[in-house]
Amino acid sequence: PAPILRRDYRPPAWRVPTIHLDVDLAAAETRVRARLEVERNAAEGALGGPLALDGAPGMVPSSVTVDGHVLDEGAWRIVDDQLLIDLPGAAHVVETDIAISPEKNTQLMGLYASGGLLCTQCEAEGFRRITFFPDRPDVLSRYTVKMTADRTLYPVLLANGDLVGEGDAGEGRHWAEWHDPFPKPCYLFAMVAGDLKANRDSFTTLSGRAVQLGIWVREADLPKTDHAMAALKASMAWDEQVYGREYDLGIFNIVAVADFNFGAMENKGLNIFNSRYILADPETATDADYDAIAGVVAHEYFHNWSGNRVTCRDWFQLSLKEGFTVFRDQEFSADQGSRAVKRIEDVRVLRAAQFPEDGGPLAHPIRPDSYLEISNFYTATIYNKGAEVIRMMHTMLGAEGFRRGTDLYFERNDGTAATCEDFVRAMEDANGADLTDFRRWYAQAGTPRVRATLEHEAGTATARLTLAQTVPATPGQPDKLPMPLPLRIALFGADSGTPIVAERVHVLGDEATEILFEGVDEPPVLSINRGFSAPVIVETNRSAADLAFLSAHDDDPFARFEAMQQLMVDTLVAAINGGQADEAAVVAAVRETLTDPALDAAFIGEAVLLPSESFLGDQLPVVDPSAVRRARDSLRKRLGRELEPEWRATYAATAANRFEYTPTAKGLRRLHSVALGYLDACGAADVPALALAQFEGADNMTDRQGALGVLANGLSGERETALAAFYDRYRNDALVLDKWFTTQAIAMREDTADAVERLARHPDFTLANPNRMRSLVGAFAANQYAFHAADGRGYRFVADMILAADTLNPQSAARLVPPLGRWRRFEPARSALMKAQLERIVATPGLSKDVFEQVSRSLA
Ligand code: BAL
Ligand code: ZN
Repeated sequence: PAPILRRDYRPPAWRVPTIHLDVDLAAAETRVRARLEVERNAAEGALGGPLALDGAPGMVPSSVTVDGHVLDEGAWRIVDDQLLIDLPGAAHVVETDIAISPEKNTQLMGLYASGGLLCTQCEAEGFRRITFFPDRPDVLSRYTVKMTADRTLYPVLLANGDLVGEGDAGEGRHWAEWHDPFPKPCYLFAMVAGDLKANRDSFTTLSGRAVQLGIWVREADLPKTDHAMAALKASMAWDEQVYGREYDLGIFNIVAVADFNFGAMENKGLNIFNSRYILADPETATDADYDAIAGVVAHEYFHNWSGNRVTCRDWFQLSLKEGFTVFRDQEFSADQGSRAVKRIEDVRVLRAAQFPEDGGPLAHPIRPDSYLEISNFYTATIYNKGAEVIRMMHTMLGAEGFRRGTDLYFERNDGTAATCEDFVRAMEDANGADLTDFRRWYAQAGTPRVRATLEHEAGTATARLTLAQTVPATPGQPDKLPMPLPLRIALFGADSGTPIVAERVHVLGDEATEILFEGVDEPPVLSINRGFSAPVIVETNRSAADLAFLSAHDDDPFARFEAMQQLMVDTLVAAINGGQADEAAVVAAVRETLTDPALDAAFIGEAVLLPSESFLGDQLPVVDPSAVRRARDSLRKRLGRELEPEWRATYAATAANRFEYTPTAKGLRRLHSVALGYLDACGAADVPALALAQFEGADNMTDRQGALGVLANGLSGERETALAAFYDRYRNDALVLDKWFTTQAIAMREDTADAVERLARHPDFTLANPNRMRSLVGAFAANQYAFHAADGRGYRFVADMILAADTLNPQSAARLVPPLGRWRRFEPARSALMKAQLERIVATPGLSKDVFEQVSRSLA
């Protein structure tokens, strides 16, 4: 198939200002009658030709009508899944009629059945699977939707906008009509029918308008919706305070469904969520789940402005709404809890998911230039690196300047389909700034590397900081220009232990520069990229002593965390390479952090964790997962042994006896399980019993899962007791059962690959549910040591799963490809085995476009 190119963009030939849908819903067969008022687009550069309405393979209308006249079959044609109609005038009314089958829709795109519900997912190109329509984000329409369905099976009928009518349809059926006054692209269309109950609340906006809020779930799940509701109301207030953005309809509904490709979807006035991002109570959800729910509820709500009121001109602009909205949800979460811990978590995600993408065969700029299948571009680059790019503008322009920019952006582009360029231009115009070079962040892929060298001259009391950047070559982009990098920098005195040069932001715009600091009369220690102000890799000439010093004294919590991580990474990389590893320095630094009474538990829990095996692999030119495991395990055990009294004291001090969801209580739970993990590493004989007691006595899922995770890594009898008890207790709760699969898939044991193959044959395992598939296969592929079993069984297993999943749900199947796509990074034997599996996949007949694109790019 031919790729779609960004440079080929042209405005649509026809606009569709209004659409009426009349949908007769049933799981086996749903009838969709669409009435489109179409107008030829007079915009400069617009495409010409017939009206082209996108459809899906095999879709044929049972009738096509233009201006009330039924067309003969010869007057329309289907070419490449598009319905083409030659229209004589500049404005017409076009009607189509089609039957579709939601219960046969395993792709979960378009209208599908999930656990007795009928629901939709249209982003990016699902609407064309419901009816014929110009399925592109720059065609904005006002929607009126009449839904008719069986009253018993589907007592609740929801769509976007406001409910404008409802009634009886006879023969046990009923109808509801919804009208959305805001023009929107079809990817924001949504409909849900089912037996649902609502947690109802209301929110009064800044200007005094009342909004009815509803979170719709199965009746049994209603008690698990209060946290999401609180998060929704907090998000609505936050967007008013921080961005001046008010909600604009009288109704805001959320529906939770069990089978969903994304985390959630921001359909106008009717968000549809993967139930894992709505349902929570202490018995079934961890603190991380609670945090993720608040973050995703906020994310989807914020899209109402950054995505819906201002949408994207084309899918190459996806980061315009996603990068900006991720930045907004990150800041919301930072304001709700610990800003420092939130930043650490976000950087962990960036490094775990985006840096490898940026350094591998699937690297792409945050505004890509081409794609085969847009579903493959819902990536960590578009989302998380996109958010970092927005954050850098925030850093350079300051909070007030950034707000001036977003105000201008919303004012200029409200009701339109905009581009990344529109966003940057608004930032420039509102601030009199020049972001010409900064635009390279949108165009160039690859993670920049900064080499920072600090030299002190005692005689002249000066310190000279040399900064040099390189941007690596990526597929299709051999040569790069330097990127403007805002680096927060400070210097500390190694003798006095105090700041000697206060923090400043230096924007490194060139390949290299020098900064001179005067009045530096003691040896300085460099603190750089504080708060992770630029999404780059920094290499410095700091010694282990410098890093240990910063880990104890830096006044920026992120920089403190970072110094400890770097100290651990340097030590472990030295050990992996067979060199001198200063493990004692790590032990001392961890002891200091662990016993610092000024630090809160949440921060300590993050700071004392060793870098993951995958992150360590990313630091090596060629990865040998066995060597990484050996080195990390050795340091983990040494930390456990040498600090055993401290871990025991910490474990005892962080024990709670009653669940509370507060930042303090969360931090204590986090540190409690981290301490248990280190006690396990020290090999103390009482640890399995301690863990089982925590597992059995817990009044919340965080403590229970924390204990289960520690037991699952080991060989004790308590392990089997706990896994069996967990299964028995939660076998009917799909979201918790996912945790049971994941815990075993990420276990650090020699037999994990065997266990995962067995679990794939478990009666509760299915590839039809994206959450379940990810819980086992996705989690396993992220377990570096187990996935990279030397005999290649992990690769073969994941390839088998990709091929099997591709026949059901190509979008989900394609998401499993990147771990295999990293084959060039591994030692030769593993690399060859990985490549062989990719070759097997790509040679399979009937592969989806989704999987074909990911695999063929990985092999190129
Ligand atoms: N727009 C797709 C789901 C999300 O990013 O909110
Ligand atoms: Zn989003």
